[in-house]
Amino acid sequence: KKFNVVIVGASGAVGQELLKILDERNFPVGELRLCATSRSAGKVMLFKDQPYQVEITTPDSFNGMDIALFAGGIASKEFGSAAVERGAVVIDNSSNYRMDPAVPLVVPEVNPEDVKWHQGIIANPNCSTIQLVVALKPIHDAAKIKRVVVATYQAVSGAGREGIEELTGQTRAVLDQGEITPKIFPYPIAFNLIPHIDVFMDLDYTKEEWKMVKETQKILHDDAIAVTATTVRVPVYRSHSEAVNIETHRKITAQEAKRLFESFPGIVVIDDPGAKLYPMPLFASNRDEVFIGRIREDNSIPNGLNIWVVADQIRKGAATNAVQIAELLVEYGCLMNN
Ligand code: 2RA
Repeated sequence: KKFNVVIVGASGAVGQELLKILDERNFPVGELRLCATSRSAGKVMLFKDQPYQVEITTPDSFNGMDIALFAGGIASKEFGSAAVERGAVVIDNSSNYRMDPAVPLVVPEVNPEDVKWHQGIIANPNCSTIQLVVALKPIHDAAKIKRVVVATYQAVSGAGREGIEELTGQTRAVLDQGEITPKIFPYPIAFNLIPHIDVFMDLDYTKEEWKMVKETQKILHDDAIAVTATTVRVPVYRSHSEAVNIETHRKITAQEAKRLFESFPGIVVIDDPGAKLYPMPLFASNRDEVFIGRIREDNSIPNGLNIWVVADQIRKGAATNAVQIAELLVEYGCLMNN
């Protein structure tokens, strides 16, 4: 059986990756429709060597579609209900519905069963949350997490194609002693880092930081987990890294943590300090797994762990996670038309 798929926001960084991953994972795509705003309409993109022209999104773009993959932005607010009314299940990579109690927020390795109670929309979590919860889940199951302190090192492609162009342009400008006018980021990102992602909100935390707190609690079904985050943009093209400190109710040794990570789906452990082996964006980019290393006990408290978590945030942090959700919908028979 094949499923009709529409990608909204097909020409952006996440949209392009969605197309690639549907192909790589051999998702049973029947009819395929690529949509975007008028800015990208008319552009031709390839899927399995066949050309597809990008169309302007309208409510009728969803006629006859089984799955609507929204790459991000405001599009799901505008067209999400039109898609659902026409019988498509929406998998939404934006933050528009993530905290809506009627919308499941799903990372397939962590809370796959939540897919089953959808009412037409399923939210894909924020990229920095996805890799965090994949790392936390096996520890939470084994020793119940009390508190998490996380600092992120987020790649410029988290801000889309324009973020990549800004880093390239500014790096050239610095080397050529040219002028820099920041556009996407609030300050120059070349040869710098910026402890500010998205807008400032309550308690002087940024929206990105609140996402990590609230989404983690929702995905792990545990509001008692204390989470605090500092999110930082770094001059890396691709893959987010996170330094994570975890306090558990029961003591967990570094060896035990390593074994738990090694046997958890979607995690690859790279942790051999003697051989200078640890995860880095260099190794994680264009891969689908979450890479964990630098696994150590935090000896400043009785039940603490430190880990270093790296993942390709366009793939596992966005497109791969969304396609995995589509696979779950098929596996569980949870599409509206079946
Ligand atoms: C970022 N978390 O890296 C965002 C993308 N969703 O800017």
